Amino acid sequence: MKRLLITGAAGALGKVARAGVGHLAETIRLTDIAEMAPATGNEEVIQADLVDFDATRAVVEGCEGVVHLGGQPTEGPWEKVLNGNIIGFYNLYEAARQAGVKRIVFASSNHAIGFHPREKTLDATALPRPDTLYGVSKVYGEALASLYYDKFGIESAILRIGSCFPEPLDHRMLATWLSYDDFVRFIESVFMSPRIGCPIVYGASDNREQLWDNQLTSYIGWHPQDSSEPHRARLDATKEKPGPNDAPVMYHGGQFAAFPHPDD
Ligand code: NAI
Ligand code: 15L
Repeated sequence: MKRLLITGAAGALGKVARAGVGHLAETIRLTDIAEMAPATGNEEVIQADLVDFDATRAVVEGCEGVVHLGGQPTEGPWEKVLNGNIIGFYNLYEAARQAGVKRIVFASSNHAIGFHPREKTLDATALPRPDTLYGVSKVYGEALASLYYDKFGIESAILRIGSCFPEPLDHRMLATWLSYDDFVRFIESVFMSPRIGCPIVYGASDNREQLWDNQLTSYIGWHPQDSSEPHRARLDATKEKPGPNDAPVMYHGGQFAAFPHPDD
């Protein structure tokens, strides 16, 4: 690729992507509404708000691929979800269409299917069942990505990320944890694959407990290599285990299923 854009580059996963995928394109363009570290090597840095279509259109110009991580990353006030994940998301995809972008990695979330019960293993055919307004915004994003593939031919790899942190933080994350290295491996697989279409992939590492089945999208060639298992003893020693009827173990989305309306 000549130029790859990373949105949300000032954020946690944006920094991980910035550090990990520099080799995928001649130029890596980084954007965020927040300030980012200055460009080094083959990087370009452009500060912009995704809610501003003209600014987003300028940021996307000249890019062949996008890793889209910018937006509201959790449940929050409707206005924030609306701006970051509905308006900002539309602007990014529409700017991508106008600029001729070919492929996008979209950081969707397990909260798009968060109200499914844990004892049901989900694959890419699972119906949406969001657990929050944030989850609803990810379902919308997945639908828009699908439309822009079917109608305009822009491929999107929709990654329903579980919990992407340096290490699992609680017992639920023993199943949902995605290591930073496996996240970077996913981006690499997507941009090295000859054809991806518009797949839904679940973003979890090679953990002993698995809530999700990626068999239907194995053609992408992504093989997570890390496991949460070495963290189990530490979590057992430091964290109270949730009971069988607690949200963290009842639902795919864990405690998000029990969150109140964010504007109450
Ligand atoms: P983060 O909050 O660290 O990064 C998000 C970035 O988006 C921030 O730097 C923020 O300034 C930027 N942003 C927000 N609104 C913007 C706007 N209007 N214009 C431009 N930039 C804007 O969150 P994190 O954890 O890095 O998440 C990245 C993406 O991955 C998010 O879309 C999140 O929903 C998704 N995700 C992350 C998971 C995780 O475990 N970290 C799990 C599931 C999904
Ligand atoms: C998400 O979608 C959030 O971005 C992240 O902060 C975690 O809460 C994650 O889901 C999770 O389910 O653990």
